[in-house]
Amino acid sequence: MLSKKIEAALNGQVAIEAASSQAYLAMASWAENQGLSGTAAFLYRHSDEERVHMLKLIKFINERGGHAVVPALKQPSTKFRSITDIFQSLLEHETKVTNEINGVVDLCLKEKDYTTHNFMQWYVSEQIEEEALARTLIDKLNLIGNDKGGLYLFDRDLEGTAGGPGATAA
Ligand code: OFO
Repeated sequence: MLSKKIEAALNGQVAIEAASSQAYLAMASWAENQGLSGTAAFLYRHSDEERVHMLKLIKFINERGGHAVVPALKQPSTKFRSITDIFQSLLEHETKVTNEINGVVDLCLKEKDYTTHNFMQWYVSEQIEEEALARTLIDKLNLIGNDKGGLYLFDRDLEGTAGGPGATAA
């Protein structure tokens, strides 16, 4: 059985994963409008993965005797200056998500809820992957600079990026 504190923290995380899904959906739509079809495909996939992260939490909360609450969604940013701006925002967002996840893990230890602590380890690993991927993509974009041919290849590579972060989500 979840304590009220842990239940509230997990519900907070449900809202964060939902917001991530929504943010990446907005980025995907922007990229699609710019003709960056590979980047759009990658971001649509990423948005779906965040929804899976949210569902995984919802199921866990309910299985452990809590009540998973489906949150309201705020409008995410819909305008971006460039593709680099997108991936910088994504990294910034993921860094915040990592801090939130660490907060939940910390609370699990304080509350001696080792089951939830164990469950949250999947999210801890996922954040390492997501942050690393965002950093790699930003490094590549910095190398490319204003080279349109480079950008074309970058976009094409993203189209083919199988899975991406969270591909192993249950
Ligand atoms: Fe759910 O991993 Fe990103 O936010």
